[in-house]
Order: sequence, then structure tokens, then C-alpha cells
Amino acid sequence: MKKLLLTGFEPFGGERINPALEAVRSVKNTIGSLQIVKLQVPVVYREAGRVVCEAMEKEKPDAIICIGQAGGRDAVTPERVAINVMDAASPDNAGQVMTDELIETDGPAAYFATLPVKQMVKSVQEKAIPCRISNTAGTYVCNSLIYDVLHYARRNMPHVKACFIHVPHIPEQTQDKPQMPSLPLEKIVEAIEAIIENCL
Ligand code: PCA
Repeated sequence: MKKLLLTGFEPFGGERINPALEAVRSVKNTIGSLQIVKLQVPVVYREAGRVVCEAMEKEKPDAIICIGQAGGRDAVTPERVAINVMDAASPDNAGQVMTDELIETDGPAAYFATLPVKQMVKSVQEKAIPCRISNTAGTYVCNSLIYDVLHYARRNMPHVKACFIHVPHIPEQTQDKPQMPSLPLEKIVEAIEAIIENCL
């Protein structure tokens, strides 16, 4: 049976929940002939990458999809690219603030996702769920995680394909912020399952 490693970030930034982790927990454990192995990831620079790369060694997955929250976005957004920088005003969950730091001193400026992001968008839009490509995963922990995963895969498991998907807030998180977009958790789960079914 083929195996997918599906990761979701823990809550961060003072939030009680992270829709990425909630969605990962709700995704089916088997989809077609694919076994889904799930992993919770800390919102901590470098530690996030270490945890996922360790799971890659242990589980030897055929593909990896990492999920994170992008508050303010109104659609599911597969990320096209990861860039070699950590730079954000917000601290991570260990209190670290990064400014203009390279993720890998000997790494390239960027890696493209190695799973088919355009096909992902199509398969989610077919379910009438908002979805579009994103050309930046930001410069916070999500970007650094997928950079680390693509870097590790390129060097150590070149046949393993990976990508990152950002998801919006869920309505429970935006009750006191009516201007903030959100998407119900069931729609996020349906989108991730459609992506797994059609793109792996
Ligand atoms: N989103 C953050 C980090 C964890 C998460 O879910 C980001 O976009 O970098």
C-alpha cells in the first residue's frame, strides 16, 4: 500500500485551534489505495522541519502534504514555491523571532512544490470549494517547513514528492472578526480529500 504523510500545525499566535490540524485529524485514514499517516507539527522554526524529516525517515512515505493556516485568505491555496528565508515580526511558539535568516546556508534560493499544484486547484474547484494557487507561502514557519522538506527530499529521497497547502480560518475563529474570511471545516476536509484522491 502506498503511503502519504499528512501533517498539520499546532495552534499559534494566541489561537486555541489551528484549522490545519483539525482538518488533518478529520481526513480519512485510507483513501483509495493510499494509507494516510498523520503528524502534528510544532510552530517552531527548524524544529518543524526536524520533526517532519524524522517522520519521513521512519515512515518512508511516497508523498508528503503539509497543511497550515493562512488567516485572512478566503480559499484553499496550494503553494507553488518555498523560499530560503525566515523573516517575520511574530515570534514562533518557542518565542524566536527571525529576521532575514537563511533556512539552509548551502541551499538554493527556492524550491518548487513537486506535487501538481495546478491539478490540485482544479480538483478542489470541481467540488465548488474556493481554491487557487498561491505564489508565496510567506516567510514564517510554514514556508520554512516546506523548504526543509523539499530540501531533504531532494538530497535524500528524490522520488518523494511534497507540497504545502494553506487553509483559511474556520468560522469558529472569526466570530469576533466579521471582516475576516473563513471556510467551514468540512469544506477544508473535503478539499484535502479531493486533492489526495485526484493528485497522488
Ligand atoms: N501557519 C503559519 C505557521 C503555522 C500555521 O499553521 C504560517 O503560515 O507560517
